[in-house]
Amino acid sequence: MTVKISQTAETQAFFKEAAGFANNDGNPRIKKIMFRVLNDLAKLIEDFDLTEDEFWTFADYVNRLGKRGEAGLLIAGLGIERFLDMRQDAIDAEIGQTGGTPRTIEGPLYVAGAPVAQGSTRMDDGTEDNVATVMFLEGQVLDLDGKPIAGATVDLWHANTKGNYSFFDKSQSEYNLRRRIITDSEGRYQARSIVPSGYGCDPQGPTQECLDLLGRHGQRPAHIHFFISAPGYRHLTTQINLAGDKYLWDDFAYATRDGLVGELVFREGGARGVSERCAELRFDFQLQKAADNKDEQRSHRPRALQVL
Ligand code: MBD
Ligand code: FE
Repeated sequence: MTVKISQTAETQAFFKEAAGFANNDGNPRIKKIMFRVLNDLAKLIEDFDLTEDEFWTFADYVNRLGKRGEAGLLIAGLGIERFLDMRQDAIDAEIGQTGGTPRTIEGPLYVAGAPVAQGSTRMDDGTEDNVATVMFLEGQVLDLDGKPIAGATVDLWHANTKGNYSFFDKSQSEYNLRRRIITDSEGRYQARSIVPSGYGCDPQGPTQECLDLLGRHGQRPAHIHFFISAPGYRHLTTQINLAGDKYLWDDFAYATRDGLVGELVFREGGARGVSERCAELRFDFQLQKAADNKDEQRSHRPRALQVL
């Protein structure tokens, strides 16, 4: 079918009305964006000759995606969250705000308000003592000259041995594997935790349903998420992705980057008071200087348990 009506004067006037151009209320920026969305959607319907059934399948999909709380997951899986980083990297390069540890995506599973510890802490609640490998994670937060930043906040979170995150997985205790660690006078943070497993999308969920149609898996390599912040420095959202994982460079969310690969060093005979086989991971972070106050803060993306 080659009938195209979306760009006629009549249809354009209709979309302008629908986008609120005929009134003086609402938000002018949203009106302009919505007009564009209506136009792009109409062109898509025409160009692909979408059937009614296809269109309403999509509407139902959006409902199911929201009901399962998977919007953030789909955005990561379609590479859109990665694209936002690519764009910010390009902007940074343009203005010469470069150097330090690369950023990578936050993902949809952060929970605000994790317990705060000074210098060092244990992150796991011990429920996986029989199945998990103990992981000693440590490093320093440094400036671009390699000078330690004392009093930086290392806000970190990771999955358990099943690849699940506390809060979203109600079988785990509150804030299991989530902590905020304040660096000591040498900029050092230390955590005793467990080696995480990679995350996999719910095979029954709407995100995996979409990925199936694209012929793609929904797996991430084992990884640890970080927000690093300190007064006067630029907020950093990043991750360590673990070397040796089958999905290290085949991440459905495209978060692995050069400079963000961590190498577990296994201690076969135990270490640091642990008698069984355990792992050590050392990772330092380098922060850029903040250009202004806003630069010191993370995005205002709505997150779980966001309280004042
Ligand atoms: C994760 O743990 C994650 O980090 C991302 C980006 C998407 C889904 C699950
Ligand atoms: Fe994750």
